[in-house]
Amino acid sequence: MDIGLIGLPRSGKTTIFNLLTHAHVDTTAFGGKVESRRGLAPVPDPRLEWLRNLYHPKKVTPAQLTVVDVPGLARNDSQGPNRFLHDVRQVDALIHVVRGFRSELGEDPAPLAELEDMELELNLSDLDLVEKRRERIRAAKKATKEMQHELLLLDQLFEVLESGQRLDQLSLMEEDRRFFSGYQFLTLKPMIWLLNLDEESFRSGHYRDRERIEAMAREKGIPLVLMAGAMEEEIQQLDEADRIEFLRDLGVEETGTARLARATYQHLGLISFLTAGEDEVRAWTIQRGTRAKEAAGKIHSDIERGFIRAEVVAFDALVKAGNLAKAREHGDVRLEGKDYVMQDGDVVNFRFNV
Ligand SMILES: Nc1nc2c(ncn2[C@@H]2O[C@H](COP(=O)(O)OP(=O)(O)O)[C@@H](O)[C@H]2O)c(=O)[nH]1
Ligand SMILES: [Mg+2]
Repeated sequence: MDIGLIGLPRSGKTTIFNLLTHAHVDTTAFGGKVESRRGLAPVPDPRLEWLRNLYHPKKVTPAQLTVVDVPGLARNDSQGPNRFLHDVRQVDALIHVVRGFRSELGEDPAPLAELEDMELELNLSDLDLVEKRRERIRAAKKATKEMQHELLLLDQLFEVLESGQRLDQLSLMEEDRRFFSGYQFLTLKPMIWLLNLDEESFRSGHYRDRERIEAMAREKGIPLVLMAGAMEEEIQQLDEADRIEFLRDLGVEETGTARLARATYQHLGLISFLTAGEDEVRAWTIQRGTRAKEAAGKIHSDIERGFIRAEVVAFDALVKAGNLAKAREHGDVRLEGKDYVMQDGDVVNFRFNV
């Protein structure tokens, strides 16, 4: 699953990309890159630290999200929108990075306008798709039952879009959803708004048009994450002790990067199960609702194919017991079959034969 960072040029996308993926891409040059850039962002998970202390493994591997730094949508660029929309279509979810600091050219932040512009751009692109498809069906010599059904659905989509709503706000039947999956509608992609604020606004929590932005986010069901990109860069360079001190002074427990990674994970309906041993402690990403056998396939296709049972203990029960042997004594370690629905924080040992 690819998550695209999108927004106007100079809004801080590459800065956020660097923070999330621990990369060092230059952000001083104007003009930027024309192509998208990909990287892996670890998802912070304190449970891994607890397991590290229990098992002292050779390595600890967090869950990771694939992040894509999409070149900015330039205003007044005739080629811009098409190339931009093409790039956006390639990713599965979007983080819209909005400038909430005074630009190098001295422009005041205009976060509300940036949000509205982007929403409009995505909305118009979807409207265009719907309209083209409607025309094609109407022009067909003979419309099949299926096409007639699609036309009715398209009319519904058109109405939603025309009223300025996102398509993900329309509750479609499961089979109709599948019907449209080939379209790659942009307003069906999960969206997160990231306000990249200057340090002062971040500390005070006050920024321009805050009430209206919060209302719009609520209305559209979009998570709103606040962060101070430039300050985060400094925080990331501190050692552990100084970082904790700095965060405490700010009155927050986690870095903005950590909050963003976690908000994204949750908004996409992702959960982690954990495996733990002397070799490796690791978090694995699955979609909420995934069953045990399929989850085993995340680790290796052989484990899925030869699946016998999953030995499962909830992380919290493991912590309470202190270790696996004690958890077993308490009866907290369960044997689950292939159809068991995995839960976030399950510590699992798959039994299989090949
Ligand atoms: N003051 C301030 N400047 C920032 C912040 N985030 C990024 N910048 C600066 O804004 C400029 C553009 O950042 P960049 O990440 O390259 O933006 P992009 O074009 O969206 O990729 C750079 O000079 C950054 O140092 C921030 O939170 N506060
Ligand atoms: Mg950039």
